[in-house]
Amino acid sequence: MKRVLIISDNPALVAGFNELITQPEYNSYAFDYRCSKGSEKSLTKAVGESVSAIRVRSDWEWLIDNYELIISLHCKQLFPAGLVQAVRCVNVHPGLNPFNRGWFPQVFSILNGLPTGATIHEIDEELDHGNIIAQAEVENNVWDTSIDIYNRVLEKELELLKTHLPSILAGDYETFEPSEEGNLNLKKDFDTLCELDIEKNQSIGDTIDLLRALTHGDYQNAYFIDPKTGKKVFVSVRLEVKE
Ligand code: 0FX
Repeated sequence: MKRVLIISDNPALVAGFNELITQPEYNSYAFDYRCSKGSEKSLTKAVGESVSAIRVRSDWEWLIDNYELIISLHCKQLFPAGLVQAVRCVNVHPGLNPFNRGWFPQVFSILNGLPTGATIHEIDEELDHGNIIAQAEVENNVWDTSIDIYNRVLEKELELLKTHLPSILAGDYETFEPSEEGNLNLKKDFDTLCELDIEKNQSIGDTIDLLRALTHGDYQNAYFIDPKTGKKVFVSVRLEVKE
């Protein structure tokens, strides 16, 4: 039986994946789950069995000895070059590579107008950069907040997995190179966006875009500091479309 390692820090995606592999076509594979430190509880709940943490940077030689295929379902760790050169590593990414690679792609798509979606690609030494196995764009409307687009992306990732997982497991798929290098956003870019400059002059349209990019359910993202009291005030936006 072929053993496949799934490394993830995203309970929603893992729950969907775990459901998918109950199909009989996956009976000849054994799937092991691991996560990053701090995600053990939520991943254990999502999978329904104990999921322990692994430090990819220090345990990569053990991974090479034990697996021929590793699938990252939003794993927060960078895979070292030695690992990706020795073992086939596939990443499921919540963005439309090469546009807005890296952190929270839909947030940046709202702001820079680049398309967003889901991509399954082989992992190389750079972030969200390897050859593409499958990808699909999702809708991005002017009334969407981050969570609206993100939920579509999650759904699309599972759809792509449903179609392409058999060939990913068998290793008999074709890939294509991303059309360009694209652009990369890091966590610090997101953190910078969250700090609102209340003195800044900008159009109402740009302000709405900034706030809807930073509105994601209950997350407290955008904030300003009240100059009078020094208090931190969190801001989100609600948009409703008249049907
Ligand atoms: O797992 P994930 O959806 O994805 C992130 C990166 O975007 C992705 O490029 C990377 N490959 C993966 C390992 O990590 O991230 P999340 O579950 O932490 O967040 C999901 C969404 O929630 C995010 O797109 C925006 C929103 N969010 C999340 C946090 C933690 C916020 O709006 N504020 C937050 O503080």
